Amino acid sequence: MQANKRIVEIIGFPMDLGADRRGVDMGPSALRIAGIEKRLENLGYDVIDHGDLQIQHRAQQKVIDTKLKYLDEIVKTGEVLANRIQGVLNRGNFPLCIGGDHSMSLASIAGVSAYCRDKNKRLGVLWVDAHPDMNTDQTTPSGNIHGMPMAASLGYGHDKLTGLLGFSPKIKAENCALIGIRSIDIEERKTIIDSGLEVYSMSKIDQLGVYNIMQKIIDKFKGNVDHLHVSFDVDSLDPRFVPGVGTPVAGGLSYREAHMIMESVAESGMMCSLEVAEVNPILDVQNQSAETAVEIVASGMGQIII
Ligand code: B3U
Ligand code: MN
Ligand code: MN
Repeated sequence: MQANKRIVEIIGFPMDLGADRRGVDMGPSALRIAGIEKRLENLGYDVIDHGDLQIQHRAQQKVIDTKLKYLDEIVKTGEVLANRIQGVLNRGNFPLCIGGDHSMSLASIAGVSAYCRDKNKRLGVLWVDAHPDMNTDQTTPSGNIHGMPMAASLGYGHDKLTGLLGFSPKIKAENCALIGIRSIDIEERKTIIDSGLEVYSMSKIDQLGVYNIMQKIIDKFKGNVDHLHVSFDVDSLDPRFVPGVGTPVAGGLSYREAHMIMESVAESGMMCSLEVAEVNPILDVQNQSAETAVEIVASGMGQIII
């Protein structure tokens, strides 16, 4: 399915309860200020921006379980987002979710997966991130749910996270690929090994090159997947290019490597939903990280396809 000449529906998810560092709740605004809508219109899309979903502020919340901070609000608002995404897909449109911390993915993948179940489509996920987000409440070093969405989508972790929308797992490990990874917690590693996930670390990128890895990933998806969801955590990029992210980790993707990933996605014509997470305007310099994120979205949506 070409990501071209379609209606893109933007949903803002100003969630920062999944992380310790404040500021990512302003990510959706920063991406809008960086011109995400215009950029997509210039590529020939019709764009509907639904604004932001309502999330209760941190000051109105209490941490009940230190291993699953702000669980209830994340699940409650996640269900709303998941249903919204299903609606967008049922209308035949392209959902673009803008965050917000990466706990958003619990919901976006749940919504996409529910749609795929209804329509008998096989779901694949490309996860671009410095972190695999494969922690559970048993392994988390922080209690932050933004470190858990990939695990929960695969069926690992607390029932309230894995059971969003009433079914689990949402995705199969063999239909997923992770790229850009360079920060893995000790206990999290065991869950990755157990799952059998394909993880392309920064070291693999150094060895093989992003282009070759992406060809391999896309080849795999082409035979096994009907709907490709891309989850782009902007901390996958090196903090030199993108300082305004929730959890900066040195040694990340270069500007061109990030684009090459998304250009390969665009060329495949397989992407049917996209999310951008972890833009943090408080740590940013003149909104440059949000601007870079918008450029990367444009690459994924066909900027260089002629
Ligand atoms: N793995 C750590 C840190 C982390 C995960 N995702 C982000 N940071 N953005 C954790 O807390 O689970
Ligand atoms: Mn992440
Ligand atoms: Mn990350």
